Amino acid sequence: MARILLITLYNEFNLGVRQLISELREEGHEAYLLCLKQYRKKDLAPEEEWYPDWQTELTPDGGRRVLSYPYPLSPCEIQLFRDLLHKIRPHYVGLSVYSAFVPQAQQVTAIIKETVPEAMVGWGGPHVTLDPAGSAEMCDVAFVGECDVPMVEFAKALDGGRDWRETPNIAWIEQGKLHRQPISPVVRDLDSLPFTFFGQEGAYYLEDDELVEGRPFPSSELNTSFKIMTTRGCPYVCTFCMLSFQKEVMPDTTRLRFRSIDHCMRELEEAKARMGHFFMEIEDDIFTIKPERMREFFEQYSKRIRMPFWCYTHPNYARPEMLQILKENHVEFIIMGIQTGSDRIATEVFDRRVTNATVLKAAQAIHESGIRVFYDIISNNPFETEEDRVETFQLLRQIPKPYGLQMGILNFYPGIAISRMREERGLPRTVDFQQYRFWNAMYYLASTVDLTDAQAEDLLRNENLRRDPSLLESIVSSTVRQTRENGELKSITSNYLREVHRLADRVRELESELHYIKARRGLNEFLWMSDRLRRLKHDVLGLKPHKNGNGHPQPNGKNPNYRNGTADSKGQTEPRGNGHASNHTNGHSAQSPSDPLAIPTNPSGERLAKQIGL
Ligand code: B12
Ligand code: SF4
Repeated sequence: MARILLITLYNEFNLGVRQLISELREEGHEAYLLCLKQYRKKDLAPEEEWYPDWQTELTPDGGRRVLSYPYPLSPCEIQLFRDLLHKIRPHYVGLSVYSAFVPQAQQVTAIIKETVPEAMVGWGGPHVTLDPAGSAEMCDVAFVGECDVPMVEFAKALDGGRDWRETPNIAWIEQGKLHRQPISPVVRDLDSLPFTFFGQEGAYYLEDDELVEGRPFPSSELNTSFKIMTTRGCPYVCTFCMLSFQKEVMPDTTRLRFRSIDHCMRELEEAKARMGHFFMEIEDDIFTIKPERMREFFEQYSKRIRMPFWCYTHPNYARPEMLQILKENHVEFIIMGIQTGSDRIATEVFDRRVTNATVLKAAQAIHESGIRVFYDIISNNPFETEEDRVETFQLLRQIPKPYGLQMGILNFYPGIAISRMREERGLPRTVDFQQYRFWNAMYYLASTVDLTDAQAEDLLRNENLRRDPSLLESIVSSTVRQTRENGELKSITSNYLREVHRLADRVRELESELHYIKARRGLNEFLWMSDRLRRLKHDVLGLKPHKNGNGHPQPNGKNPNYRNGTADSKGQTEPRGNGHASNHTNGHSAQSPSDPLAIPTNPSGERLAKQIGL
């Protein structure tokens, strides 16, 4: 069987790679996972070097935060990595490459080539799908698109000595020439795939000069969160998103495919058994797409899982009935992409198929639902004019508060529709970051403070603020912080309230159970006493031992109504399980009656009993 090591860079979650590990193992291959450094954010200093493919958040204080920062490998980490390669001696090492980490992927590839030159090195993942030719130049074999089937086929080829060049979806360079195999159809039936791999054996984590097997980085969200995708694909074609590119070159892969609800629940049950408690992150591009599916999902979820969760929604799909389902199931928060407040940018540049009117309608519905919400906005966009920026500012003013704003820089991944448009129009790849600080602060202000039209106009005309937005930034830093804290406080309060209600319901349930037990114990005591009395009558007055209700003694001398009770010292029994099962009198008396109130059968005893009033 093939020995394969798959590596994820700065992303211990990587669902794609974890999925491939399960698939390879299912086919009997030896598959190992290495999470090469953790997903970590970094706030950049003003003059710090910035790589345009990094996903970068624009913070209220005018700073830039890289969402997954490629901290360099230390010499010790490189050595630990080499040791692992020597230990595993893989036939093939696969790297999952995102556009942001191409330089790091190159460095890691070079280390592998030096350390285990006999191993083939392959790249796969979003960046390879966008740039197969460029990727093929940097490794032995590049895997394009969804590779659930191709990866296993490739492993089979390595194992069976078949020519790996026949594997679908691959690109490679031989004698200076690029070769490509056609893309195979994607897996339609997602239920046929095994669950994503989250096991411990053969899963390595390398960070902070330490390599550990089976134990994620202590500060990783992997310890507390569980990410799930219940669908693959998205019906939209936004030009800045990789899915739009995939739709152009491999339409099959972006067709929306759904896992069955039961398949998702079984995966979540496994997570529950492993983690106990977790925060579920539904990574579907749009989770709120089919209300009937959502209903079915939560019907099962509330019975089988019941963990806090969040999900994405979309302006065209944030309808009241869908929000209601989320609300009833206690969603912690939702995230919705707005991306721009300019209808022109939304249509001509982003191809969003969403207008401001739709955004406002969705935002109103979300506000009325009371669900905590974060809206995504793409800023620092070279396609924008002053008018587009003013429109975004005005839209953010109109959206009902409170809400959180997440603002990112527009990335231009290779080959993607928006990148081609930018080149055609001769626009720069990046904007003047300093100039945009004013606008970004204005957006944050509009999202947190109710401004009158006159105030908004004043701010828009204020040349001093444009020249130096630091005053604006210091104001919005505190308004945004307060909004966030209020949101968090509200979340905590509503979580506590929910917990209080849940506990109050449980107390009520327990009270009524106690009531029932007491009543039954009262009856039991009465029955026990009458049984004792009857025995006394038998001992003192010479009455015969009684039989059960139908006149036959029980074969094992046990009460037929006895189920799973445990006898206490008095012969009383306490309920096990839900406490409703046992309905017995005396758990261990060989002669205990099923109906202890039955009149004894001895005629003389009967007479006597009547005489003493029993
Ligand atoms: C869930 C998700 C996340 C999650 C989990 C990451 C993950 N990959 O699972 C989190 C939040 C951590 C995340 C982070 C980031 N993400 Co993200 N994410 C997604 C999302 C929504 C789904 C990915 C997914 O799980 N798909 C399902 C799995 C089965 O598919 P897959 O991952 O593509 O894997 C398949 C193939 O790519 C291939 N494959 C993948 N790796 C490999 C490796 C080898 C060797 C082989 C042979 C094949 C192969 O086979 C897999 C199985 O079919 C996509 C958008 C989308 N719908 O695809 C964006 C997306 C992948 N993310 C993107 C980005 C930019 C990021 C971040 C940089 C931004 C951020 N928020 O920090 C980071 C980067 C993290 C990192 N260091 O790598 C971009 C990537 C664009 C690009 N050109 O690089 C995407 C495409 C969204 C977009 N903007 O267009 N992301
Ligand atoms: S709706 Fe979201 S996932 Fe779908 S194409 Fe647009 S940005 Fe990509």
